[in-house]
Amino acid sequence: MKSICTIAILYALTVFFTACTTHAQLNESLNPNPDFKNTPLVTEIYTADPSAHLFNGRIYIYASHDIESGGIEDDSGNHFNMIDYNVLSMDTDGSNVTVHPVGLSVDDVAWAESKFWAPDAAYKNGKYYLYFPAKDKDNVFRLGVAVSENPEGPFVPQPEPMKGSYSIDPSVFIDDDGSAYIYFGGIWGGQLQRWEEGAYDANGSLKDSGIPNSPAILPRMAKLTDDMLEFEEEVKSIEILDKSGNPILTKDLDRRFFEAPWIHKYNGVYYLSYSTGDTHLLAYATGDNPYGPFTYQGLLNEPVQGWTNHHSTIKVGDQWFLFYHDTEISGKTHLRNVKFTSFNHNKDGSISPIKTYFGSDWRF
Ligand code: FUB
Repeated sequence: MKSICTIAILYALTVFFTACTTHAQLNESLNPNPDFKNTPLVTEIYTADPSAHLFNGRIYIYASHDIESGGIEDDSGNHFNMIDYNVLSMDTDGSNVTVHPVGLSVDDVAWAESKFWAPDAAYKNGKYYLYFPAKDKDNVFRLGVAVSENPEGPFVPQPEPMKGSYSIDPSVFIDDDGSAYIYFGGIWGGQLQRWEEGAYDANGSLKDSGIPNSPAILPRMAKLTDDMLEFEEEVKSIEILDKSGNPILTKDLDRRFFEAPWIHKYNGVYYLSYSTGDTHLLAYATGDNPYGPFTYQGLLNEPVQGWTNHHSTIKVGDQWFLFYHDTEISGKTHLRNVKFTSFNHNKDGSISPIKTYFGSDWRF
């Protein structure tokens, strides 16, 4: 009888603790200021371009670390002069938000000179990989990778950029079969338009192809090698088509790709979301495999306060979240702060446009 009681008590305790763990739900933090839906995740430093991941039962956010460098704002992003990365993390209920010490500094990377722009991270084979863009000594953006035993770093960079890499905004998607794919690219300051002939054209356009009726410049992707350090195949362009199967055109500023490609998978469908840059939107397109083609579906996020709109998506428990940034703390486009909000997929798989900024001075 005594042992039956003991088993019953242990069972009840297990059910209780499991219930507590399961119900530790991440809730977005609502802003008392009616202009903004959410509050900044951290206020100690400026952070932007958040890539969120669930590692070891904790949410890690790989973000740009914005600083005031005095760079004059221009169309090439001269005002974004970041030099290091601090990983952010929090428990899955949103508590214990931590700004970790610098995980990688531009001084640690032999080939990199400047501009630590939007990063991402991935976990495979017991190691954490930080993917980042930086300008090399010739002022050309390349992608680097750095490795750590811990999700927050410190990260040890590879001595050279990833072979065949260029432009900005790397993000890594690991499919259900364990295959890892890197997506990247950004026009204007991200230099993607200067690679259209296959090699970097230092005298190329500052913005796009300049041909309004031509297909827009496309994001790039490649499968990663099993060690996660290099491209396993030639870089490919990812087609983004309208619902009639026609390419989105350069002049279609509300729908064409600008920067920040990000992939998530929902119900077996691949969602490519991206920023439209100078129209300040996040858009999404869907496909049936990691290579595309992807069909444009609609808006993911309406304009935030500040020029840039850059994001990631993550499922925590049963709920999907959009991590994004705006400029609530500073009011300056180059000094941003990370936030997050929940969203859902509709029954037909579509996503209703998210709105997180209700003020009127968003486009500075
Ligand atoms: O943070 C610098 C750049 O601004 C990013 O790489 C772009 O995506 C934009 O958010």
